[in-house]
Amino acid sequence: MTTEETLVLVKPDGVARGLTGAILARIEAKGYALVDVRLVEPDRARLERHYAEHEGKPFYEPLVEFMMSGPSVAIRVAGNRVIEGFRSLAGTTDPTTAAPGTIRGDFGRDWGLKVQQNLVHGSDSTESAARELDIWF
Ligand code: DAT
Ligand code: MG
Repeated sequence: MTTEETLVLVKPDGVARGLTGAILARIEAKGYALVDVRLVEPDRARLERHYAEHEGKPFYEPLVEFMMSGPSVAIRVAGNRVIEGFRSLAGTTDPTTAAPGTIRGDFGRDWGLKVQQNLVHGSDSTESAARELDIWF
């Protein structure tokens, strides 16, 4: 069996709204393993590394500011095909239209702000997962 790992973040909106437990429960209910969990208050440098692919986009600065607005919970999650599996659990980026049943679809919506506050991050490829796990752990 090929086991892979991904980085999940419960973003500041998820932590502030008390949804960390509900999000962890969904990951566990799906059958993935929690390998490591930590509360992190990231500085700008860490976030600039994490979101380097988005530098220069209109939502980049609001995104970095939002991610500095409070702690996130970083989770190292393991399982067969967990990278695509967690992306599927999370739902699409825009929480207004993310499918019901997903984390973003069930708990998120558009708050009329400059950035999508969509509760979670999940790595999108094996390369991203390796890079991002190194940034947060
Ligand atoms: P995802 O988090 O689904 O992988 P992404 O990597 O394209 O999405 O973008 C990173 C984050 O930036 C995303 O979770 C929320 C924010 N974001 C993305 N596109 C946006 C947009 N068009 N307007 C506002 N915020 C956006
Ligand atoms: Mg992404």
